[in-house]
Amino acid sequence: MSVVSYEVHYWPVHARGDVTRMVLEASGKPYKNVFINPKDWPAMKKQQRFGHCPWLVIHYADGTSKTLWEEVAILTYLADTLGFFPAPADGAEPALAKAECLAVFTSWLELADKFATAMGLPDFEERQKRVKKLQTETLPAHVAFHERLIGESVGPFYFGDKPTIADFMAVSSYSRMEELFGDEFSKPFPNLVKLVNNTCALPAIHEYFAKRRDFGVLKFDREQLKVIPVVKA
Ligand SMILES: N[C@@H](CCC(=O)N[C@@H](CS)C(=O)NCC(=O)O)C(=O)O
Repeated sequence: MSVVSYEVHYWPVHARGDVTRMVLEASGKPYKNVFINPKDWPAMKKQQRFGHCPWLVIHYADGTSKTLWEEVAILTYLADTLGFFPAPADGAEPALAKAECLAVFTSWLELADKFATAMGLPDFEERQKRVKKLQTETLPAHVAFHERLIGESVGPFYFGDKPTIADFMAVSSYSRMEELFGDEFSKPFPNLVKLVNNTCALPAIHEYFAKRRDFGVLKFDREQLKVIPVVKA
């Protein structure tokens, strides 16, 4: 059955909606963002399969639709149907190529979740202590593994010449870290910087990043080390 369009239901922030939006932008498929109003969330939460957002609504040509919850499931589905998993090397199993790509994705997701947990702590000093440890220990150790993996790639992306959800996730993670720590954090990681630049040079991704702030109503605040509302000029 052919798909005519998609809806991404999420808060008006980047976070767990960012890579889904990047994939849809890069695919050129019609989609719309349906932003959840926090006031409506308590009632909506009960209607969701696991009580969380994001979710993706897929509209088919015959007028029916399906809903998919869970970020990893959404991205697995989109990468599979829209071509954002790596092509398997000659003779290699396609399932293995997909799994390796998902491993890169979930590795970054794990790091993001550690930051989200630390930044959700109510006490500033506790937050500062946890974020500092993440910045000085967890983050460099994490990125060093990616630096090596990217260095082994023969192309501009994690998996050769073809951008995948692994690259989009690295870009999304990089932009969060940059927001929080400035670009100093990436100085020891030239391979990651190159991969981010290569991915952001894709016209659809370049354009997406240029306008992405328009719907961001929350951002990381370097002083308070937490997510705060963006004050529009
Ligand atoms: N495992 C879920 C987790 C989703 C999740 O934690 N979503 C948060 C927003 S980033 C949420 O729904 N928060 C509101 C709530 O849990 O009530 C996924 O990956 O999609």
